[in-house]
Amino acid sequence: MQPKVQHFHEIITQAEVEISSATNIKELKDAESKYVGKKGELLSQMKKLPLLPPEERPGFGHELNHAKAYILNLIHEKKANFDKQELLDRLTHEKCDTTLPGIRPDVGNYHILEQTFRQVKRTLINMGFEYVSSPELENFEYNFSLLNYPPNHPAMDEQDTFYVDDQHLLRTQCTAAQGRVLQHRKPPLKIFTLGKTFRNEAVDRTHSHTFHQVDAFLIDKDISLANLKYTLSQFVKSVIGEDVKVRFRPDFFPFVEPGVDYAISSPRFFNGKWLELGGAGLIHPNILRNFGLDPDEYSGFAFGLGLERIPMLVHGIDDLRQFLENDIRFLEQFPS
Ligand code: FA5
Repeated sequence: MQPKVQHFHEIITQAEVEISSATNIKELKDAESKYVGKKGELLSQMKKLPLLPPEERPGFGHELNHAKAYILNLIHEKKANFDKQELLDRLTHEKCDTTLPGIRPDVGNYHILEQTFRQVKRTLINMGFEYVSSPELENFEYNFSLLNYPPNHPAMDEQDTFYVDDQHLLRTQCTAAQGRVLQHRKPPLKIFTLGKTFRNEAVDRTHSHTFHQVDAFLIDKDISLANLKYTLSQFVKSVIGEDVKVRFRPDFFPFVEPGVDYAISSPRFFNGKWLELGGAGLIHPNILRNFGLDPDEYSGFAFGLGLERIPMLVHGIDDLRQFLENDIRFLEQFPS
């Protein structure tokens, strides 16, 4: 509603007409500076102030402020109308083309070693083995002495590693978990663990200072090499393929007697050449005795393998260092 003004009635009426007939922002801005700008019509009326009788001057100022506020309000309302209109226009004119191809978001992926971990874990659990976790920073006893390594035995040199102090080291083999379990559990036992292992070794295509192992053991009555061979064959067939053949050859590890290494072959890999996967054997009687078990009553087998060997074989990866480099171009080739 128009304010009650005597002096500015004409200016207000003109401003009303111009503001309401403005068809765009520019016309509105022009009207704004014309009427309420610094040099606009309203403020230039201030010049009249000294000419007025003193008693009329406060009323004049008051009216001028009212008139200014009224015109500014008209301008703001009109501007809000323009904004609303502009938005409506945009909404009606901008079209969304639903046939355009979308932008596919990058989807995360399990690392190829994690995929292998999961597959191995699933397989061993399905075969009745129980998973235990075991520390990477290990006591010398669990990694060596309790596994029947005599003091200063050269077999320890084969597994040189990173020592934290005289008694603590980064484990060289997951077999270290065996003593931890046997310390407080009695047979029948069917256990496995897997994880990082470390060795102070020159790094090349097939050796790293940090790699991964799976290690399993079973202790019960009347366990023989036949049980080991059957279990390992089933495990390998299930993880790598039914067509895989397993070969066992004598080998030495202080914690098994007899000890073997085992290799696999399939026409799918390296033209059927034999490829060593890991070591195995019947648990040494000294170990059973170390943990209060009578070797005449109980026997068991154990096997271990380098986890990297599995994807290297299956996917034809010829350099183990790639597993740790985490080059996205390498990892993307193995979607989970
Ligand atoms: C062992 O570590 C025994 N603990 C395995 C075992 C378990 C034997 C139970 C008997 C009974 P070995 O040192 O051979 O054995 O290592 C086993 C596997 O780990 C090797 O066959 C290989 O696949 C992998 N491996 C060993 N050293 C490295 C390395 N530096 N880099 C990558 N893989 C390795």
